[in-house]
Amino acid sequence: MSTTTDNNSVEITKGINGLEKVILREINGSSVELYLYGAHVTSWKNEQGEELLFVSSKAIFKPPKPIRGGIPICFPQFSNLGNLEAHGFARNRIWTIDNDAPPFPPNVTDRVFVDLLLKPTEEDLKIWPHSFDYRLRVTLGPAGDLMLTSRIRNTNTDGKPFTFTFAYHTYFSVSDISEVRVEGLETHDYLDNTKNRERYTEQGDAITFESEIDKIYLSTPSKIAILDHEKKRTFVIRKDGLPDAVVWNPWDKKAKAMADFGDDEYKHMVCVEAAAIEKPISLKPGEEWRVRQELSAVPSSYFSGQLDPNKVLARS
Ligand code: TA6
Repeated sequence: MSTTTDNNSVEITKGINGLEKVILREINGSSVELYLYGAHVTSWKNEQGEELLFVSSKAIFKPPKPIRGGIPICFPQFSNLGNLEAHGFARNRIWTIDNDAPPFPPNVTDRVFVDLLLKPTEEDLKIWPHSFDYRLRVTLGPAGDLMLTSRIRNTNTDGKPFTFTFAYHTYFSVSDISEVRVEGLETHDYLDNTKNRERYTEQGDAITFESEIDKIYLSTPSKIAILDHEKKRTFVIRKDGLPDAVVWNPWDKKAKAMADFGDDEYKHMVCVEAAAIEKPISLKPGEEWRVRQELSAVPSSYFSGQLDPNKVLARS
């Protein structure tokens, strides 16, 4: 289902390599683009037309390779450790536009949105023997905020529950990673992916970046701030139903090792990913899991390296 009101619009068109994509436009000038391949958001622009997400200049828009950047959907598995494709298969599948999505509370009429649907194919059932309906709503708000709402329902007819892990693997565009701070994860425990997921506790100050970081923060706050000093811009993630948060920057060595990532591109991106990883989600047949992340970009109250989290994060 998608909606076009007088001032906003939803356009379905062809993108790179002829892949079908949807463009959401807000009257204030902001926009979002997403491919049906992976239900993959690849662009989120503010009123001034500035791109807020990072997509690698070497991204391969050709199934089955996931698009490097934007917001990959990691389902039904977060990580490349299990028996499925890395980060599951949802991002490597063609989704459909869902024209008869059930009512999606909150029903906000002033927002432009599109509903997408993924169901497993026979092939998928061979590698992950569970039936599900995954409905994703991508919404662009009047202030240019981007919201992704996921509804995953167990539609097994054999009475079997299933268990999964999940992440919105968001790549934010930043001016210079060495001048980025992430606020809101201080003092939280994390699993360090560069050290066999050993558990540590984060120090008491904001996260800054001087080398590769690949950490799964556990039981984190619903709001996380990412400050881009040069742009005086703060990204705010508001998440609901997603207890964990992954912070990743590959730094130089890993950047060089990725064919679909420019050697220097690590300087201009950071992944902060609302996730459910530590405690996998289990659904019985008929049960539905609903989660949401809302992204906004606000002017930073950035002063001598100290963000007043109460000031930025409290903003309603
Ligand atoms: O979210 C961080 C991470 O799990 C890293 O370990 C790295 O593998 C990254 O995801 C990218 O994964 P991908 O499968 O998209 O190359």
